[in-house]
Amino acid sequence: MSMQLYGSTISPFVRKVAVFAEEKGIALDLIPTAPGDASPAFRAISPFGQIPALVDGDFSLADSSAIVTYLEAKYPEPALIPAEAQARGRTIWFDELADTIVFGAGRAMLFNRVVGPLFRGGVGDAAVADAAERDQWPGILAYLDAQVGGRDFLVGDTLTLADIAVASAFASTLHACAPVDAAVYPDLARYLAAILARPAFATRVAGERAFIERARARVVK
Ligand SMILES: N[C@@H](CCC(=O)N[C@@H](CS)C(=O)NCC(=O)O)C(=O)O
Repeated sequence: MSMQLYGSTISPFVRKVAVFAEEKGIALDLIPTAPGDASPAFRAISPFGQIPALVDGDFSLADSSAIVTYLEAKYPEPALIPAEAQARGRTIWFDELADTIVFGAGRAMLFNRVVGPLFRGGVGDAAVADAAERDQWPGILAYLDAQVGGRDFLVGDTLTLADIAVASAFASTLHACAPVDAAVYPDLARYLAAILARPAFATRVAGERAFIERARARVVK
């Protein structure tokens, strides 16, 4: 029986798990769940109401990084979290960076430009989003542009959790109209375009975009 993933892939954390599983050939059923869902059934698997949460038979787990660690241990091939010490350490660094620093700025843009205005009754402070894009975003983009350099992957020469986590954070900010300027950050722009073109990302992100555009059409009607 396949596992169930609770959440919405507009969330970078949920998308990270969904893409990670697909790249490993693991089937997950996505159970649409809003962030903060207060139902007792959801709180039983995600005690603080955050998405994602995973159910695998009688086992459940919340938090994207915990879930990908579980999936990697249960389905080791293809390896997406390297075994070698430095490579593993750097992979977890980029996963953490994506979840905290990158999506810390991204959250301000996504929530104030998309989630609040379209899905939470019109709340959202555009000035907060603009300040994050102006003050926090350039340093993040410059750092990642230098880390990518002329390479195709952040760690080693194959896809890892590092690429999935970073690209997933960017996929969410791209929904929030924060493009990566290829004239200023050429390596990062090239790298992200290639990672986001992988089918596991491309099909999901296209579906999310269509969902957001349908919500926008309803709100502006
Ligand atoms: N560290 C967590 C973060 C998950 C998270 O922040 N999810 C957000 C949605 S993007 C959420 O569910 N927020 C609702 C809440 O905190 O009530 C992970 O990696 O899964």
